Amino acid sequence: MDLVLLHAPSVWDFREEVILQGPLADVIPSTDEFEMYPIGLTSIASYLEANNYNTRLVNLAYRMLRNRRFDVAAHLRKLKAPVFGIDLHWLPHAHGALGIARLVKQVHPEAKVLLGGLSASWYHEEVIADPSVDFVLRGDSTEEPCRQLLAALREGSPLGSVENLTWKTPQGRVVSNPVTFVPANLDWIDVPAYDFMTHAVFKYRSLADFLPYLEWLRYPSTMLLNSRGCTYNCAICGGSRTGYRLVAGRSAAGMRSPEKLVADAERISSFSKAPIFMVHDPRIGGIPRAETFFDLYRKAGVPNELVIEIFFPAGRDFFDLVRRSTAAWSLQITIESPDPDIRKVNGKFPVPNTVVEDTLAAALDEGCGKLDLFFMVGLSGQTPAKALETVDYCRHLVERFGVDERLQFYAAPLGPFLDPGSRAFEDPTLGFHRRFVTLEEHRQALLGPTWREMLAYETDWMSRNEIVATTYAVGAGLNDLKFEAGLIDARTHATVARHFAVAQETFPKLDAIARLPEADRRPALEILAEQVAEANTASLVGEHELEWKTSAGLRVTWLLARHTAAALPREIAHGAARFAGRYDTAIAQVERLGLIVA
Ligand code: B12
Ligand code: SF4
Repeated sequence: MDLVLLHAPSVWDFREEVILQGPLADVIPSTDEFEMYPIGLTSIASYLEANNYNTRLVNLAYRMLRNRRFDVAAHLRKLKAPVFGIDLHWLPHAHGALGIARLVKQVHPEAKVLLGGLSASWYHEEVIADPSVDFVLRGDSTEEPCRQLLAALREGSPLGSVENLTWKTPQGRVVSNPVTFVPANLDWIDVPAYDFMTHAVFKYRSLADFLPYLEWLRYPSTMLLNSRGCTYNCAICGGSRTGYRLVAGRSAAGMRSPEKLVADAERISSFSKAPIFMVHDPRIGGIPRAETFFDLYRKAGVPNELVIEIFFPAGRDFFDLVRRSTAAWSLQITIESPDPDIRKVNGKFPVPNTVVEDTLAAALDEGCGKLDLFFMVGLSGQTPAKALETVDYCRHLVERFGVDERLQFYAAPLGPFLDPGSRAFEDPTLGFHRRFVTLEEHRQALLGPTWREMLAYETDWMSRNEIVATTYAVGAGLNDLKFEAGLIDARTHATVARHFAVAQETFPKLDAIARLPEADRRPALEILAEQVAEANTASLVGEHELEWKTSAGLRVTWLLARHTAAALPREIAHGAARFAGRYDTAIAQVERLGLIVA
């Protein structure tokens, strides 16, 4: 093994903590431990394997959630490699990523620890100051810098020439090599590298290490990565133009070509019948590029449903193109607020509501299977009353479009943190008051005790208490509206309402515990553990509300197994080639065969 890539939970070790994380993960497939790893871990691994570096991926967060007694240190002990990489891509991993880095150093003091991802890039100087971290690779494209680093370590050559690397000299001086590796397109890598994943499950004899999130086998969504970087500049987004310039040294989004995207979709359809989500508006590289993509997609006849998102209004001509090119399609639109002035400040959909509604109407008319509309609480210019208007606006949409189960609404808080490098983080004139600036402040905040303490900001228009209370009020209002309109069933409505009520009751109890002497807090918290767990799921949005219709997970597992089995002859050939001089490798091949038989 040359490199082991680890994905940590948000908090290390969350199994010993009682934290009310609330609805922070209600609108994403992960739980609030954010067990989904950055898709780029697969492209790093695939690129390195193609360059003859054995690279393994281990989703520790998934393993810990799946089995509460999973022994992380024991698992790490079994993994031997000169370098362990850990993603600190999303800032909510600040606690977990550094916790796992420290554990790796304890278990393997001789190994080097490498961190990477958007947050590690932003905080590289603070990250490298941690004694357990040896390297940080900055930027949004680290596949080639990773190869350069492994080559330099293997050959003992100077680290000064490894692009994007922050490192320490033997004397402990920190050196930040410039971020010079910022490729203009995404065609030179496999991303997402599904071929690598299906092959690696086989090669490393573990499915559990690779699974992206807890419910993946039941609900196996997959994605196409349109670009790294975005052509938009939304205030709240660390993945905006400003964000990528400041965090990753990128001046323009790097696009993946339509040809590659369609090839990715075809590859996905070979092992999965589930919907494919395309990250970023297909039109961000221009309309001709989008037309080429859909034309090729149609010719390829990909049977999977395609889920797209759009960043600016669209009409029937565009949706007609999508309809003609796909077997089925769905749409996500994040307008954040029903108030056009607030949208204008944020930077997306700065158009009147009539234009938004024309877009919705056009999509529904052109056969959109599911249309999810997202709103946010905590925006610049948003008072509690303005946020609550979201419920009235959605009622208006129900009246305008009738009870159409395809059109659904969701709200989520901006949180727990402001994205570093976003305009909200950088520009005080937008009215965000940062409570935390350093990585350490964010790391500490993740311990709660509630998501109100985690919130990294207040605004000119809302205090933290108001952001929390308003988020729940908007969520409760939408939950009732959807139920009354027949858009969700009684069970979903009751679950969300119950979790919301439990959250309301639990906040004051946790506040009271926080006032207890330190020694009395833990037993008191443990009594509340069950309540907190309830409040941490589906307190705004029902667990399955956001799922696109898909065939059963078992079918997908079977397809995955079949795809893996198809790799068998190649594996046997590899095994035979190695057999000549390597008895131990031959034994491993026999074990792999055993896996397939099983
Ligand atoms: C797609 C996406 C998602 C997908 C996840 C897809 C996935 N598995 O990667 C979904 C929708 C699930 C998602 C969820 C979340 N997201 Co998001 N997401 C994005 C989005 C739109 C694109 C990301 C992207 O282009 N990635 C491609 C590149 C940049 O990353 P990558 O290929 O995976 O990894 C490369 C580098 O980052 C680096 N790298 C990453 N990890 C490591 C590790 C090592 C060791 C090394 C060396 C390098 C390295 O090298 C990789 C290969 O070159 C961005 C916005 C944007 N325009 O960027 C937001 C963004 C990344 N998300 C963000 C956030 C906050 C979240 C959530 C925490 C939101 C929430 N509260 O629910 C969750 C966390 C989910 C989880 N972990 O479970 C913020 C991050 C800001 C920050 N610094 O923390 C962003 C910037 C904007 C935003 N607010 O949405 N997200
Ligand atoms: S929120 Fe805005 S800037 Fe961020 S990825 Fe979406 S469109 Fe781009």
